[in-house]
Amino acid sequence: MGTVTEPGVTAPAPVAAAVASQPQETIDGFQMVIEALKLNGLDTLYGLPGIPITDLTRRAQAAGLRVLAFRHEQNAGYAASIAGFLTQKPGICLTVSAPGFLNGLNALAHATTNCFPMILISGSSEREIVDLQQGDYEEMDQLAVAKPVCKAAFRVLHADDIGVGIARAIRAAVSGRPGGVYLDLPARLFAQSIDAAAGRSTLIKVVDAAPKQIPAPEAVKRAVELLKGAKKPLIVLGKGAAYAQADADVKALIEKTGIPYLPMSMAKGLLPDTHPQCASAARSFVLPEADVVMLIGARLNWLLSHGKGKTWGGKTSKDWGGQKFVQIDISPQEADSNVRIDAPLVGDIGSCVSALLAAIGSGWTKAPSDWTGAIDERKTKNIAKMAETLAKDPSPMNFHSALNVVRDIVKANPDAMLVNEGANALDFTRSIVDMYKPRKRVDVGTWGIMGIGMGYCVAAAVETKQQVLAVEGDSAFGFSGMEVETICRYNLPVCIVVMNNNGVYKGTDVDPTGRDPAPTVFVKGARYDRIIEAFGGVGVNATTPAELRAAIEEAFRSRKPTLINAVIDETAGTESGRITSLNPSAAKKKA
Ligand code: ADP
Ligand code: TZD
Ligand code: MG
Repeated sequence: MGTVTEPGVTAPAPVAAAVASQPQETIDGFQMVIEALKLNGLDTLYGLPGIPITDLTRRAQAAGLRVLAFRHEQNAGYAASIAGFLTQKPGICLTVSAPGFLNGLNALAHATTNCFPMILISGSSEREIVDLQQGDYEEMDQLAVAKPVCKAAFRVLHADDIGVGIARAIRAAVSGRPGGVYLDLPARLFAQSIDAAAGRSTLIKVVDAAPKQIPAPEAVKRAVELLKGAKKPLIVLGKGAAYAQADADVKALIEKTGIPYLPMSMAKGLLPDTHPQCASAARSFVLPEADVVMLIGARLNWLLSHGKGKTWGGKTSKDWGGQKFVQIDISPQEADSNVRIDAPLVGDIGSCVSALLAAIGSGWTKAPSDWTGAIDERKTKNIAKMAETLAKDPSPMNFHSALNVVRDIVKANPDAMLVNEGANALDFTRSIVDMYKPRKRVDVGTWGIMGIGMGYCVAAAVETKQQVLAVEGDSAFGFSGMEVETICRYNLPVCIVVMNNNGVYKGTDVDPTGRDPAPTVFVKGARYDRIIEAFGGVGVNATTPAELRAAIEEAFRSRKPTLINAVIDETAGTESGRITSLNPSAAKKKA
């Protein structure tokens, strides 16, 4: 769009009071935004340039901020969202107006849904023209469009309000239940010049952006009483617990009480999955059997079957299983969303868990041994069964034999970040690959969204500086595949394994009319490894576990951007992975 005049450039700037004889030092909107971000430690931008924010990206880079430029805003947005999860600071995504904004909006909604702090900053067109709908370049009332899918939305019209705008966006993103915030910065704002000293004096360094929320003593007492009376207690750790970074206290609470625990997907590794109290391998036993369940940063949404139904021992799909719940959550509105919560504990997880530890003291009677013993028995059986399956070496490879390799590699490299999406490629990885450290596993989250892959890889590498390993379904990979160029451009230590089973769930569907490929299948025998070679990365085609192992090990050793096309038996997957029951045709069959 080189021939178009940047709207802001020609716009009249408000003239600050001129100082008599001396030339006045001024600061423009671009610089104010950069300084406001820097002042608050927001030093990384994930975005995609264009009018009106091109110069913002250039000048931010010149000012020392890290600017990661993507090939599609959605991926930049996902990167920002997971940066928020990993750092407890809002991840920043920067886009152009209307279409760029909309591309980023999916990620903003994703951040809000997952309780990740993120700020989507989008340039926007001339207010006067937008509001009269006169057809400006990339015209859209972005603030109105963003509002329903984010936690808060703000627009700044004057350069001397930039400090307040960014401070409000930060507070909204990280305080209470974290979420996505939209910040609308019209083109004209960037070109505004104001007196430098006066302008800088309006910038705000946010103090205590996410204040502690201490639980009420009576709520702590209620929770402790309920746990005390439990015969079959269970703790469920959710990604809120991972986000909270209260790792030592969470571990102490679990070990002191002796209560078995189940980690949700992104809480895996908060305590090592190999911990003796981890009940993952006996999930279908502990959920219906437990009598008191303490949720720590986990919602009773679809991922936990809404806390009722057969999963929880209820007679029908709607029946309550009889469990009593303690729910630790920062949102006072979360309790009772699906079933009755007998002891809501509202506060931040760090404060709640330390209050529980104090209340429990040293004389706590550990969880009854007939309960923990019964769990151990199931676990031992299931782990042995799994070991048998993993030891098989079928040809072609299946999910198990390929993931057995990933399992070993993660065990040997517990600091590596694991990114995971797909259906079977997701569900099998979650159950087969043990995690050993907190916040090392990032995946499709609350929506089960496809497309987070490469954006997450970029942010995971940039924010943690660790080696990243992505296990991607071939369909899942396609949503963000072009970002392998981004990964190569920034030379990030990312190793992508595409679990190539020729399609969505399986590669075996056919069009009954014989005209077209079935909607769930892709080009047979595709060579995804060749994509990364176009950008100077390392591509490997792996048809055996040995080849896969050698390729991942070499990627970890060299830290070069690598894409491994892992050829998986196209008949190996199941429809929808583990959530077959949510498919309407499955529901119809049942009825
Ligand atoms: P999962 O999908 O792992 O079960 P969810 O995303 O459903 O986890 O739940 C996360 C919960 O954690 C949300 O209800 C959110 O309000 C809560 N949460 C997030 N951060 C904190 C925190 N610092 N303290 C307390 N609760 C938190
Ligand atoms: N679009 C988006 C944004 N999110 C989704 N979850 C889907 C579509 C539907 N969907 C799934 O839920 S999993 C999946 C799709 C398209 C892809 C599964 O295929 P895959 O994995 O190749 O990634 P497997 O290993 O073949 O099962
Ligand atoms: Mg597939």
